[in-house]
Amino acid sequence: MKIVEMRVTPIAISDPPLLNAAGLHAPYALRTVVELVTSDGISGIGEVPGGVATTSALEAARDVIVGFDPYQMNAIRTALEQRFGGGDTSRGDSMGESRGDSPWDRRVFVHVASAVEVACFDLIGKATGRPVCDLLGGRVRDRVDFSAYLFYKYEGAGGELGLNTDPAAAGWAAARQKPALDPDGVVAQARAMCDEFGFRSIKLKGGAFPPDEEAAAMLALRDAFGPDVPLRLDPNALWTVDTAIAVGRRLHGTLEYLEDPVRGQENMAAVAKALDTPLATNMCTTSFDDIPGSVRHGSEQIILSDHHFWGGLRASLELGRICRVFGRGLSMHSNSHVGISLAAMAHLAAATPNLTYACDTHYPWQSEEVVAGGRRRFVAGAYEVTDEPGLGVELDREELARLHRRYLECGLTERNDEVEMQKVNPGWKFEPVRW
Ligand code: GKR
Ligand code: MG
Repeated sequence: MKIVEMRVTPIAISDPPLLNAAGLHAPYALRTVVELVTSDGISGIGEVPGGVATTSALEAARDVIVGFDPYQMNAIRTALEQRFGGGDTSRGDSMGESRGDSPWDRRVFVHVASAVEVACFDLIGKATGRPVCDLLGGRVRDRVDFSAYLFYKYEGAGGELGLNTDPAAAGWAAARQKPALDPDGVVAQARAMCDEFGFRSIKLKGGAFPPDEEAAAMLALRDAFGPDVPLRLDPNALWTVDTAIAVGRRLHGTLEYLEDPVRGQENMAAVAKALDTPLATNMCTTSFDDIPGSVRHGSEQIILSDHHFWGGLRASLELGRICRVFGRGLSMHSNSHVGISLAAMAHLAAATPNLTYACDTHYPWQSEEVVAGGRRRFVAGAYEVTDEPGLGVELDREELARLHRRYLECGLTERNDEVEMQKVNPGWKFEPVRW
């Protein structure tokens, strides 16, 4: 089997005006879809965070990838490292991108490696008739639990003008359009999302409002949902150590974990020592190079894996083993995405024994799809991993083409939540530590 073609398709999907520490989501989120085609006419797909840097790097990887046997993933990885001058590191990567202060990861190499590897797994699965989770060692669970992922938000469902509202919408569709700017709005959003998708744990994206307001929202969620629904809060490292300790104490007994309250491993360690609530991260321990520091400092109790950021599915399994060795829990991070990433996350989770927390997903916030059959379904809060070959999803080529045209027309070339926030709030500035 030989890869004879590599297609790289950047797309723009509608995304609501969600608030976070870095500002505001744009009306469209950017993703890039990679398709590898073999000499036998089989194709495999992968999806990664988009934008011009990642898309150009994937284009530049084409002549490295074409000609390879997709089973030779080690050789493919080495060839990519040689082409781009080295692999991922904690603060930057071979393509000069820095992990930076953003809540999302901007390293390009890990995204390229991930997109190609996922597409290779999908190809092999389709060629052999086996699901990707079998290629990762076999499933330890059939159903992968996901968590409700709440956001403070302005009015609107994303897309053109950011005010794509449908007055006839009901249930989650209506809630998805409503503003949520206070504890009542957050609880209403949680109810609608959990009713629609069956989620049984809840995460709130914080960092948008002063910590006391966000703590009040968590207490309101606890009152509304009771002690059996695990809760998480993630202010994306915007708090000082003192604030994090004070808020953590106020929320004592309320949270399953507190995610990235402060910036950097040493600050996280100081907060971890002061609180009983476990800390989780997708910001201070984000690559294998960060593991020694994590162990030295004791910066968190739980690491959020993400195959897009850790360089692929095999790397994420390795992370799982490292977490087990060093006594870290393992959860899973998400960014705005469509069904290819969702399927890859679910296959990875199905094959990772110690991934015992419900995974994050932004999926309810999106409304468009590039996979045939349309939007994927959650049953009682879980994604059911079937025995269908590969990732179990195929491209809807018409939708892919439509969303690609959108990418070309919308004018967005990279995610910049600060610029989006300035459009509605002139003069607003991102501050790495705000409260
Ligand atoms: O989508 O606004 C967002 C999130 O803030 C995202 O960018 C983060 O990467 O979900 C993420 C997180 O857990 O930090
Ligand atoms: Mg996070």
